Amino acid sequence: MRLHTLVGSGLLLACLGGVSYAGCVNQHEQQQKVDLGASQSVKDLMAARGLTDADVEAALKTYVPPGKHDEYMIFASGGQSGNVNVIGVPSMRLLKVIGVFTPESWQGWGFGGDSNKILADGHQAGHEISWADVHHPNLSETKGDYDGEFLFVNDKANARVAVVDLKDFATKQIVANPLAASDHGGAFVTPNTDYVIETSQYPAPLGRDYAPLSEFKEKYRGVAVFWKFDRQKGRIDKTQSWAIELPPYTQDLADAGKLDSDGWAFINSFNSEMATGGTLDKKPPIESGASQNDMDYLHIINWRKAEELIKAGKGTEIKGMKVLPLSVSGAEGVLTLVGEPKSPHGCDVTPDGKDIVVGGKLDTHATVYSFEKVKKLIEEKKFEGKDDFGLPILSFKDAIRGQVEIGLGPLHTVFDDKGYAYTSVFLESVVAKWSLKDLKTVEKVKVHYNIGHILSAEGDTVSPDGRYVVAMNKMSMDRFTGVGPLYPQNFQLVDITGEQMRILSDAPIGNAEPHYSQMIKVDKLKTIKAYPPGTNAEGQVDENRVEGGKERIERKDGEVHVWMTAIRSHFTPDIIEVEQGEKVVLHITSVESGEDQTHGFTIDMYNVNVSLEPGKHENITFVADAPGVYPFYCTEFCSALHLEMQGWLLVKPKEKSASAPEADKKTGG
Ligand code: K7E
Ligand code: CUA
Repeated sequence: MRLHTLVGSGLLLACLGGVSYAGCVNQHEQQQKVDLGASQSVKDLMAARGLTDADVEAALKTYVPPGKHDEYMIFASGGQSGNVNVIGVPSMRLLKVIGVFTPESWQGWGFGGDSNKILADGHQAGHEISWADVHHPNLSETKGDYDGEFLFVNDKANARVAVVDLKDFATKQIVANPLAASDHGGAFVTPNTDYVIETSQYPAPLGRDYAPLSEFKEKYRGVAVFWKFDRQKGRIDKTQSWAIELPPYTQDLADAGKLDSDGWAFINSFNSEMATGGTLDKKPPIESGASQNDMDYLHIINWRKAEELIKAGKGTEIKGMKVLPLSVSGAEGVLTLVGEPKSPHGCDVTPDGKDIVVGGKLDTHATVYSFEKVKKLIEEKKFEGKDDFGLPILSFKDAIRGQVEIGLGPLHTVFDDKGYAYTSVFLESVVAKWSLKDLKTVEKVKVHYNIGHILSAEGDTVSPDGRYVVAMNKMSMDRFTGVGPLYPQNFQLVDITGEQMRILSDAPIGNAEPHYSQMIKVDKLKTIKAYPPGTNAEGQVDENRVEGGKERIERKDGEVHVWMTAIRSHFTPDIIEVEQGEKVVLHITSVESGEDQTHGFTIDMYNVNVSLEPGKHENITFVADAPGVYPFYCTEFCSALHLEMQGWLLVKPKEKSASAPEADKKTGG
């Protein structure tokens, strides 16, 4: 302790590391002015830590000093966590976990308050689903540029889409797809966020019906749902949403056209062989059945035309949603196919909207389709043939601008501000940079194992920022301190400002397999610091909001309603007495208004926890079915007297029935 006080903790470490005590004191005196901890100089520090000049440069480019802010924000898919991670760039610090499909107790999300209603809207066929497989977060756009207002994410496992409001970074809506049994090509927005596109992945009878696999070709289908987004309300309007029936190929990633290709959408597919597996009966597994053909099909959708046809009544209704049938789409030029090589995966429209880039997982190329050529071929009805479902097919070689020699296993492509594209190459574990102009690879940078998606700063907009690319790697062996057999994923921040790409840092992602992510400039976000008083989880001022002085307890029809306020550091009321079996309805408003003055509310045993940010209101309902004394308290260390911010729920045993005293005596011993 004396040593510590004398020389400071940094120097103490150096002392323990073998330098003599006297030497330490001398060093300390010398460095008073430069304040480099135990080091005489930066060089000294670099030597002590084994850092190269490049390491130091990377550190200087990514270090965000205490009190300073990050310049960009990543909204990263939370994968199997069902939620979204928010990460600052360049620091790569985790800023927030947003509860979306999965209850997130930190945010009081899904633990007895109003958020339970939002989660309940995501039930499929009456089944509660408390997790999700989140793949593709997409930011809302205005004229093809991120506007910082909303975020949409899809749940691949259960075919759902969620809307997150970026004013408060909270989920406001979950819509369950009534037609599909899984999704993947979503949630992609059109350039003004008129629609959020959600495309099915694994074919199944539309409307979640049954049909045997022997009727695969006749009864199984894919589907693209165009969820209409009402920006004013900040919600998807299910009544104005519609869908396009797709053939039973396995539709994969999708992207919306922009600028030149605005009004169009592109969805790729694999398993155009329509393999259905059957491994127990010695049939080939789907993986080999689906890899027989050299080509699968890129789906080219004229969604503006589809919208017109739906409005003209050409859709059929399935499970309450208008669906444009394959026959109409094929005949009217809404849906056209073109070949795409070897197990395609990524499908990305270039910033100018002129090209569509597709990566084939078992290919060595990225294929670049020219929208101008595609459109002309469709207009002139120059088709090479039709598929089994009557859909016209364009000639591959007439539709492409060219192919880029990339490396083995290209997946996804993002863009910068200088005319370059960056493709993730899964099998080779590299990021390949190539020129959009002449379709030549100019550089590859080795990333850690098996990169999946890739993201770039404002990369899906009409005007990407350049600056950074992030490699989203599936594996992290040898990379971090061991944490058991389940490894974190690894985000690698790559500097793309110079002549050569440079890896700046590794960021372990310990709670998710992030598939896709998007990066936005933070100055586009307009977050609030407190809610208008009495705001509930759905963003409305709640009819049961409570003002200071109006707290009360009332009984009616076997229910006990408690109108309660929370403010540093007490709840009013703080004593609630009920009878066993009574339904308890708590209406709690935080009457705080100061920034960052959050309370929480929990109660023993009833699985309740809500977060009460300033102005927030929550309604909590449960049946007090077991007699006892249940402390409730604030779950956020809000003040010096936070621990005193508590109260009691007293549940009195039911009056013993007068007619059965003997029985009670027996069981009571
Ligand atoms: Cu993992 Cu976009 Cu679902 Cu590729 S997807 S990696
Ligand atoms: Cu309020 Cu702790």
